[in-house]
Amino acid sequence: MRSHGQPRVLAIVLAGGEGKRLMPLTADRAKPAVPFGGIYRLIDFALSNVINSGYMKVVVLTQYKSHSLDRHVSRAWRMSTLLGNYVAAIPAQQRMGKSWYMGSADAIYQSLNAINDERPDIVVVVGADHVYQMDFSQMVDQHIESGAGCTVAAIRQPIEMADQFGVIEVDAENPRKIQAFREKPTDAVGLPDNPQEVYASMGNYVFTTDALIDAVCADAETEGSKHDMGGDIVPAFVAQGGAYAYDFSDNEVPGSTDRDRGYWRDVGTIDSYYDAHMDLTSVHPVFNLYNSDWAIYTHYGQHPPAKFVHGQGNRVGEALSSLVSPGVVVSGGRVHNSVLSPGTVIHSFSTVDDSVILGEVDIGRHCSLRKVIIDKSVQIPNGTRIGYDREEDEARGFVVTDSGITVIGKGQEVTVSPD
Ligand code: ADQ
Repeated sequence: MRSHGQPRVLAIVLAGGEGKRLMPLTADRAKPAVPFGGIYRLIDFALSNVINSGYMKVVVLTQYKSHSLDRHVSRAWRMSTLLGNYVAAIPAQQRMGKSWYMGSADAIYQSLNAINDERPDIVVVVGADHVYQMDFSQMVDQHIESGAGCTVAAIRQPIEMADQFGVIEVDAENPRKIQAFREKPTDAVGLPDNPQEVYASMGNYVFTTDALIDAVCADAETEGSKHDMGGDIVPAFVAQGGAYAYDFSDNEVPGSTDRDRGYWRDVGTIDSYYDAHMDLTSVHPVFNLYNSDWAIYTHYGQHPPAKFVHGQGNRVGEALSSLVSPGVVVSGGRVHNSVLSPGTVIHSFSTVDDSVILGEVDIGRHCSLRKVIIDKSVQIPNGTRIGYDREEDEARGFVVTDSGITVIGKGQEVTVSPD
């Protein structure tokens, strides 16, 4: 199993998700390419975890609207090839037939050549749309010790969210052995020690290579399969008694503290995406971007340092409880509890509260923005108010969530008042 004491590991990042529930942020980019935390893209979290775990051979399977994702991966994740390291984006190539990937398992099936080229002992398969820090090598160690064919990373989640996750039931005698796995059940039963929680799959898996190849090949032949990792492959391992759970609470990332350990957010909806940003703005953030022992890597172009200047009428430009990226200018405006990406300019007499601005956004004078997410390349005219009146915002064509978050799409035209 181990060559020179360490297993040979290939990491596969599943990055073909459409992210319909993140619309309009996914209108023209794949979900893993959605900007997050000022300077990152969602995929940077999965890739940083993989690289920090010591796995330097990585393929990223892309499909849906993958242009900006491919560009980001090739710019931010260019690895030294000296030791044979790589992060390679593989677009859907219709290698095995005329169809695009039918599901995440089909994406792996159609990319088997990447596994065959590398001949690893272990394949680590991870999703690309979560915000967290995790050392996969600890999960790989448990996988090898247990002798499982497949190990699924698991975390406790509120039972109300069971229908968004693969729900795991473990063996009473052996709490690491998966007895049942149901993808997004609507009738989940809570855990014996806490009926309000379920044990959810994090969408990260470790496989023994041969077992994975056999499973995706068998799945490709299975009529009625949706060719989905959670829906089909994991249940097939469970049926053979070869699937184990790895408890995320056992994971210890170097440099983490009691406060940030165990943080994991599925940012699949606008509300959860927004909440995860607000988590970053708190004085003691529960997600620690500042842990240099487990850095999150990215690339966001060349930008000058952020600048705060007096604006019109000698107004002070200021930001508090906020993440302000390089390339931001706050000129006489006030920013509170917000995350600003490069290229955001905020002019005098304007306020930005509890908001997420994804960059290249010019906010004119006398604007009041509250609880808004503004995608790239948007011009906010002087005197605009957003986030204070749902009807007014909807009349201007903005998406407003049930919880009252207003979203302005990339390049969307904004008028001062509804037409
Ligand atoms: P979902 O996230 O709903 O649930 P899915 O939409 O398949 O499952 O996405 C999983 C990952 O695969 C994402 O990173 C996505 O980008 C990627 N992906 C989806 N389709 C793909 C394709 N055709 N090609 C390449 N990549 C693709 C999953 C699991 C659940 C688990 C949750 C945790 O199925 O069991 O609980 O993740 O959030």
